Amino acid sequence: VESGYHAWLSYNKALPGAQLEQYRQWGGAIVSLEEQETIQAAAAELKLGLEAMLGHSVSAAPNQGQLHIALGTFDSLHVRYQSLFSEKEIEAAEAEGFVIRTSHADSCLAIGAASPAGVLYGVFHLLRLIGTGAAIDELAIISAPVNGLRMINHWDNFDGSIERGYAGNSFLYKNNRFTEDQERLRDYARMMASVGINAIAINNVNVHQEETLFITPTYLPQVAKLADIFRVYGIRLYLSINFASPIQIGGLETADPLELDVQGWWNNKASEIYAAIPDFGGFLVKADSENRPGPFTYGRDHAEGANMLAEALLPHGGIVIWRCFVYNCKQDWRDRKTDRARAAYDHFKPLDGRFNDNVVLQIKNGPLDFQVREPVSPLFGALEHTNQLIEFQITQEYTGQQRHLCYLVPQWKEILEFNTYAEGEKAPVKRVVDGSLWGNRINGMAAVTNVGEDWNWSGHLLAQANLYGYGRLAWNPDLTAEQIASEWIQLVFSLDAAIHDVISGLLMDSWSIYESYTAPLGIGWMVNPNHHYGPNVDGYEYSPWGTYHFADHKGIGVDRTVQTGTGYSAQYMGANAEVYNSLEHCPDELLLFFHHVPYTHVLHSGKTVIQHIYDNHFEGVERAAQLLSAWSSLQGRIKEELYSQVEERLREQARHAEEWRDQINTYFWRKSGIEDKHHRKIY
Ligand code: GCW
Repeated sequence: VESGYHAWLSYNKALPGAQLEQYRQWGGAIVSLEEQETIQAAAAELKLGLEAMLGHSVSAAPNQGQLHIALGTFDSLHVRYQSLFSEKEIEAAEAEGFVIRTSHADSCLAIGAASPAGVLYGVFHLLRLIGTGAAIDELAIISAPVNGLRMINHWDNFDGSIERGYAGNSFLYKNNRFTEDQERLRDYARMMASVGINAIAINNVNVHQEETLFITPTYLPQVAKLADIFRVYGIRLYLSINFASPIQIGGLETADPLELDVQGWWNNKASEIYAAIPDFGGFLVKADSENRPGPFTYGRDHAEGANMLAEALLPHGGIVIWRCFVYNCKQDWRDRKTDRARAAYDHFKPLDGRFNDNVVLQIKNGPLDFQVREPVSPLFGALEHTNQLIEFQITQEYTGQQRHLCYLVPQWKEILEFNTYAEGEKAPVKRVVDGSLWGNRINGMAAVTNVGEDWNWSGHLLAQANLYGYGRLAWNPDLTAEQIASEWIQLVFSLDAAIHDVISGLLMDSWSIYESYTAPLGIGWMVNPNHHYGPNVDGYEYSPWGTYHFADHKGIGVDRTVQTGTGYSAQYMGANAEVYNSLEHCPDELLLFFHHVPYTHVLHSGKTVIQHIYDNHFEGVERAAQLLSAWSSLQGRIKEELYSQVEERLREQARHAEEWRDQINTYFWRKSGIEDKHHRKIY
């Protein structure tokens, strides 16, 4: 298979000599005694990985006293190795986690877990340790996922297109058919399981006509086949549904959630689905958003809509994931009162406490829409009595569309660490999201994926790090962006420190570089409408989407203060509300998100706004060019196929960054009439 396909499961051979002896000793035999399919898959993966990395064959029956690896559920391992795991360890591993420990007395490196999925996660962890050159002679690891749901959302359409997809067409569907390529699906499931993903919604939240039929006998058998593949890897399948299904496919005249007929229809539908897929995860719902149907049509609110579906799924153990991306997408740009940033909070805060126990709200990380820079959504921390997930976007809709490099893990980290002040000083978003702050039963993360049928999955090879990083972060939000990058680099490229440092440098700088030439000081949306690629400063300025920067000859920015603006800043709690509302204290990177200021306004950095715009765009282009030159230093030191595909994209980025620089600088120079202090070329 072509280069890049095996991603972080490449199981490269070049392992450090120092550890190789240990790996060979422990990795000569695998003991796995359970028939269960997930455990069988785990054992097969371990054998595959060890044989590839160590270059020897692995037996299934160790000789007397031979060091070996044993894997299985705690109960089954206990039969053969009586006192391997302590009660404390078993408890700490929880339902989905694992324990890995070496016991020289038993000649055994054991991977134990309460559940088969936990065993699989443990195997992937051990393979990761070996793949990154760690010592394995004295292991005592307990790891349990911090987040309950670790979910991937596909925006794949049945015709094979992907909404906001930048890595080719769908590998799930083609021309209104399910794919036949079982092998690719299995490899995908392996990749996802290897980073702990346990939930996948397989179709776009914009559910079109044909996909509406996924929950009918026409397609349910094929959906069930997909669920069979995922199940082996500990992943539950979810479907995005059309709220108007009762009308569209049920022959009813209404989809009113309070109508008995409608409720009955959904109840039957749920039974039908669970007959085909006993462990079906549930429904993902985009309702009353961007022209999708929803409860508003019937004068009902979102709690009534979500709860109706939740009742139908409850007897089967399913959940409803209800998105909070609800706003007026037909705004008159002349209307200065309406502020799209306010919408999610205004819609959902009043409903706190009204959702059933098996409903979870899915909240985009920011108040607008996955911009390069946004504040954190003020809904985090505001919903004390509601299950909630954070929604990230791995696919780079507004962050360079996998033509530009943008490692997003640092952005996600910043968001997760942001203190909401919901409970004083210690209420970061990550603790809202993982359910620990208020004890939410359903909690975790969802993200829109960046994969397609491109052979390296993500188009830009380095964009794989975002997919990898999302999973790792969902498992453990305390990992650092650097650690995650390091793992990925070592698993994909090399354990060589010098190579590692070059690639790590690229990844770690990339978000800031992309921000510097596209989105100054918290202003977003200066992109071409519809496809969202490339600069267009006024592209969305007179549109109905509620996405404005309000630049004129004197200044720029959106006044979201309480005194003179939309009052959005008051949706935050504690110090956040004050800081954002204050022109003096608002952080530079979000200044124009919260304030409208003259171009001559002086930032904390000491620069004026206009000079900041010029400087950042000139520097951004230089830094983009440096990405390319840094990468070039790897030529001949990593696999040519890996090298060249990235080089090509970085070249395009460097060139395209110039287009961004020139359009944005020229625009603001013409608007403001203020010269660049350094007299660089502006057109
Ligand atoms: O980011 C916007 C995208 C839409 C998307 C929507 C959403 C699936 O431009 O393509 O629709 O958000 O999140 O629902």
